[in-house]
Amino acid sequence: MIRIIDAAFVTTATRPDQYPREPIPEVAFVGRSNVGKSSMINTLANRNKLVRVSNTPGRTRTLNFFDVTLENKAKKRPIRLCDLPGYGFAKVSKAEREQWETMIGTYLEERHTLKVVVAIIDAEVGPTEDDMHMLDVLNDMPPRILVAATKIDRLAKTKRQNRLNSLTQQLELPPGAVLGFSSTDKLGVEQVWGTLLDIIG
Ligand SMILES: Nc1nc2c(ncn2[C@@H]2O[C@H](COP(=O)(O)OP(=O)(O)OP(=O)(O)O)[C@@H](O)[C@H]2O)c(=O)[nH]1
Ligand SMILES: [Mg+2]
Repeated sequence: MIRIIDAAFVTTATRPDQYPREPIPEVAFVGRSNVGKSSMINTLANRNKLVRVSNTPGRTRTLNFFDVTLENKAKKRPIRLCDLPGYGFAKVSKAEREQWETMIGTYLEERHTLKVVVAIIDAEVGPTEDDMHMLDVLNDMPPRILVAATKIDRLAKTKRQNRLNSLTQQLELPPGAVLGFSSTDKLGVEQVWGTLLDIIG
């Protein structure tokens, strides 16, 4: 049983000199704009309004860091979460897209405390071409990858397992590698935390 003891916003950053410096194991959340990254952080942190969520795609424009303290098997563990701006949002200029690529690319390459990237896909829609490209990029980097299929609440209960299996096949991952998640229905929270803690060690 994993319990959240504390969760707090730390800071916003666009460049490495603005990243928080404490050597806390970090987990970053990537995915298409509007896929549900910020919602997933709120759900994992068991807070409604830790991170801003909105219906307007492209809401998150900077790197946003949050500190969470977990209790697992009577042990307290600090973990830092980083919410990243989404990709694949049509209404951005070329300059904005290039800024995004630099900001995210620099973060993924230079963030030594980054242990895991949660690659979020939409259980109903994904994986899109952009998702596949992101996963290719992540595959060549040191952090481990956890693939989560969110908004699984939108699928009929009887279809969820089949959908997860076919997403796993499409992504050529081992069975069980794609975890189902829903922020609305709070599904998959224990599995995602369990996997994150296993990887972080
Ligand atoms: N049904 C359902 N809706 C969700 C879920 N998670 C998020 N949403 C909705 O999806 C929309 C986008 O959620 P966000 O968490 O802001 O998505 P984001 O990936 O952070 O978006 P950007 O910051 O724009 O990249 C909101 O309207 C949420 O309420 C979910 O698990 N199920
Ligand atoms: Mg967001």
